[in-house]
Amino acid sequence: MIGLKYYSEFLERIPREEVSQIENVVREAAASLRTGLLIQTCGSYRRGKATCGDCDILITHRDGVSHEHLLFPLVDKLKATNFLVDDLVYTDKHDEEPGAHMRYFGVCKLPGENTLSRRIDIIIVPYSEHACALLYFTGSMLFNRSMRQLADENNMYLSQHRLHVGVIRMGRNKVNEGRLVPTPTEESIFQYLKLPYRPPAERDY
Ligand code: DCP
Ligand code: MG
Repeated sequence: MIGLKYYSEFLERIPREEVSQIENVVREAAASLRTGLLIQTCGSYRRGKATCGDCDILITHRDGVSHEHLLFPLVDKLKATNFLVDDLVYTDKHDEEPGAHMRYFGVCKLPGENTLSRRIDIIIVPYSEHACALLYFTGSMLFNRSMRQLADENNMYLSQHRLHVGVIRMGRNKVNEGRLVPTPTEESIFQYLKLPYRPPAERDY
């Protein structure tokens, strides 16, 4: 229903400049709730595209705890100013399952009469998962698929949350989960996969 409601607006690509304005609105709201948050727009924006299909915002905190219980107050704040106008996916499962998704997928609109409604995705992750989430959320989807396949072929497991090494598979099933390894940076993930680092602009496929 929401897709239909905004059908023609969602067909319009978002100029980079506008994505950065959308990021700023989220940044300011988040900063008024917590200090020191790390906020990055990923997806096609981080890959340097001139226009984007949506705005993919990743939030974490270096202290490893201040990202918790942030999603609901942040979304409330962004709704109070009518920046967020419709919800698609809105979950904070952190209490039930630590490390689970804290994400908001919805629709936002910058103030002004001539602005369009835009798709916005906000994901909040613990700092320990930051690099895997950044890699995932930067994409492209095709690039992610190749990275995961390479991980599989090398007895590893790569997801948007973590990297495991020493995974044993029988066909598609994992017989042994392997060992979780620390991934402090995107570069470290490339190193485990024995790949030269590729900057976001070179990750289209
Ligand atoms: N992603 C993925 N698999 C999916 C959906 C998304 O790996 N099924 C990852 C890779 C994408 C990133 O999430 O690059 C963001 O998803 P988008 O759908 O927003 O894709 P992009 O930002 O790359 O392109 P667009 O300009 O269309 O938003
Ligand atoms: Mg996107």
